[in-house]
Amino acid sequence: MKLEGVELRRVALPLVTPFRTSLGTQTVRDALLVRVATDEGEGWAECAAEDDPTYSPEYLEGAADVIRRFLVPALFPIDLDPAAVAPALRHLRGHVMAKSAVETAVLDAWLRARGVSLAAYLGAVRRSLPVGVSVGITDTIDELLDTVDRHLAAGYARVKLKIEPGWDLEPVARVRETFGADVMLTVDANTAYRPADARHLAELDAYGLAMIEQPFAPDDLHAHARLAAMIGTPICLDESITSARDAVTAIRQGACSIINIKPGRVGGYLEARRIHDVAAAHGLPVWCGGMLETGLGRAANLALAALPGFTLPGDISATARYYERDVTAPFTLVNGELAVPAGPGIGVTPEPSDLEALTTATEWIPAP
Ligand code: NPQ
Ligand code: MG
Repeated sequence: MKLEGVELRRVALPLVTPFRTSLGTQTVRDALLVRVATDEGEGWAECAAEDDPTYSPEYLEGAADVIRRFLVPALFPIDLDPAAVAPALRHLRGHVMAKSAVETAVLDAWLRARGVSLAAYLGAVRRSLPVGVSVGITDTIDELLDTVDRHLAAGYARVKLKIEPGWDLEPVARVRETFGADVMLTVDANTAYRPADARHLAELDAYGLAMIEQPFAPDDLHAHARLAAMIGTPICLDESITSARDAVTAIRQGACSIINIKPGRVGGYLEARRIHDVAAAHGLPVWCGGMLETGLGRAANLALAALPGFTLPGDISATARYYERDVTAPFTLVNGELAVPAGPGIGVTPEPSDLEALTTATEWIPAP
């Protein structure tokens, strides 16, 4: 397969409610979509990077720049197939989210041309999945309880509360007390704590959480390992894991007993599957994280989350939890589950009218 050109498209999707985490507040998802044109047809993907480098060192304009100036030019000369993309980009350091977007668009085009779904290609074993919801920090605990109530009524199988210093024990205690012991409840700090907060975090043990996600800095595996030795609640890593090699290091150090896999954060769906495989080999459960994806990323994440080791519900909510209007047809919960797309490639394509309405800029990168 030969690459003929790449379109970079910026879209802006207003969120139905602001999403506040320890990193900041998001009201609009500015996303970068990638369309590859090849001699065998086209493929779509989205880049997980946000506007600002707060969750990860990557950011949207930087990702567009590295895709335009370095990644795409490295792919024009080669004979493309999904496994050829990462090796052709290996000499370029970092930029895993940008690389993931390009690899996924190639994967979509290649699978589409062969009539194979991403789910089947990756080794999916389920046709629909129970999913979770990530609940932002709210102004009041009453507002949090109302929000959690709505999501549980909608059928979500797991509720994740965003926490930060000053918004942790009390909201967690109130949610547990209000909704009972049977609700699968987790927390995510997005690196907001210091190692000296370990004793305070250990008090979360009282609330039967299924995990504490990423309390400390991404590069502080040691602090996570020390906390893991102090508390009963499992530690899950998100920001710390950017490759299968990182996953092995973290597991061997005892820094986590669960891994949140986000394809963008680890360089793509093929590396995501490798993390799934090494976690399974070590007996660790994994789940699929979320980056406020459009329907394109949501579709691909559902394919990944259908693999057998994804035994915990992911941050893959219905479209309506995030957006009134998306670039694809909406995903809806049916009996608390989302269907895994079964069509070729990622299984969805943008709806032309929605795509146009949400687009803020486009750019075409032609073959030389
Ligand atoms: C997490 N996501 O698990 C991330 C963090 C996150 C759904 O909880 C814009 C785009 C803002 C992506 C804020 C969820 C974001 C973002 C937070 C991702 O840590
Ligand atoms: Mg997280």
